[in-house]
Amino acid sequence: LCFSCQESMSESLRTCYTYLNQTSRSFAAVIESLDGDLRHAVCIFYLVLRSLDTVEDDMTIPLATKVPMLNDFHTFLYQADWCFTESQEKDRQVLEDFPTISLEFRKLGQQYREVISDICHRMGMGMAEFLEKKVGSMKEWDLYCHYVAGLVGIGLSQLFSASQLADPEVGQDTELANSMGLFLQKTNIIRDYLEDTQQGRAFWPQEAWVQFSDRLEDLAQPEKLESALSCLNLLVTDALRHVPDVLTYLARLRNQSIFNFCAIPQVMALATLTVCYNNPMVFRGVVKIRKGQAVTLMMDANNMEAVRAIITQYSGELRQKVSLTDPSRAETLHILGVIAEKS
Ligand code: PS7
Ligand code: MN
Ligand code: MN
Ligand code: MN
Ligand code: MN
Ligand code: MN
Repeated sequence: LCFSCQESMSESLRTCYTYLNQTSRSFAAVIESLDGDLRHAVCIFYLVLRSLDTVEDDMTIPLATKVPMLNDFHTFLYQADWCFTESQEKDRQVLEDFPTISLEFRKLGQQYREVISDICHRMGMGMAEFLEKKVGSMKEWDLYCHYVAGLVGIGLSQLFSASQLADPEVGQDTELANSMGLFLQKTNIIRDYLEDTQQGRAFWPQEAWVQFSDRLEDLAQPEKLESALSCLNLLVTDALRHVPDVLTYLARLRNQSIFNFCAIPQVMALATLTVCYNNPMVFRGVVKIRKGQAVTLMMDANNMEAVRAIITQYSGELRQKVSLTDPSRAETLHILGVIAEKS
């Protein structure tokens, strides 16, 4: 943030921006660039959800404690002294100093507070629902991703419209907003296979992996590589189904700062899916896009024409990688064709 913006901010709001920079590798820059009062609202929305996700992710909290915490989390926004000091997670500071975040939340306009509180409520209930069951069918995969990311897209879109920087239509079309979140979350779940399974978490849907393996963890075994890649490619293909909605959503945005905020994570996700596709490294370590590639995408993805060009480029790269023997080959080529036609 620029010097004069920082000068006029309270100590607690400055602390919130410090937490934003500490906890998000990718979102801090685009959030800080948002226009007007939308910037603080999205910063606080991010920190509230980062706090909620830190509870969800913490495998050291017993279920008997965690389930009520997730369900009640939205009420903590109005309890000035609520905090949680027992987390072992990397981002535990947002829970330890939650009073600073909730203080700034309560200073937001009512139209922003209502959206944030409602999304926090629905997400917490959804997270609690899935603590007690596995992601089974592909439909359940969409439901889990709706709770943890589709709702973020829906809430953000409502904040954009509430700020008057986006048309009312953006906040009303929950299907398109949901797709924006699902595309990011599915990419995150696909990429984080190894990290998640090593920590005892399973977000790959059983309906997908059961076609190739008796157990999800077994896909990491070197002798299972062919099955593992087939499962990976099936999930990448499923994620690609959301790209047409992403294009429709982005085309509706008129404000430059909102466009960048929305478009950059989406093109990063497509680049990530492109490196993950048919890549054995997904089962051996962390797959990341090259730093220079990320920087180029962040600079370029600032108008619809450039976004279409980026999507055309990556979907062409993906098409080159589709193997002749892959079980999802026909479906992958089909969705790539649909994307090529739309972009
Ligand atoms: C409010 C900007 C722009 C219409 C904390 C942004 C975790 C992929 O699980 O740390 O640690 O591996 O990489 C962000 C739609 C959500 C979806 C979701 C809130 C886009 C809590 C992001 C971010 C909608 C649940 C990445 C979904 O976290 O994951 C704000 C439009 C938080 C967005 C989680 C994941 C985000 C994610 P993990 P990450
Ligand atoms: Mn989580
Ligand atoms: Mn997480
Ligand atoms: Mn994490
Ligand atoms: Mn993840
Ligand atoms: Mn992560």
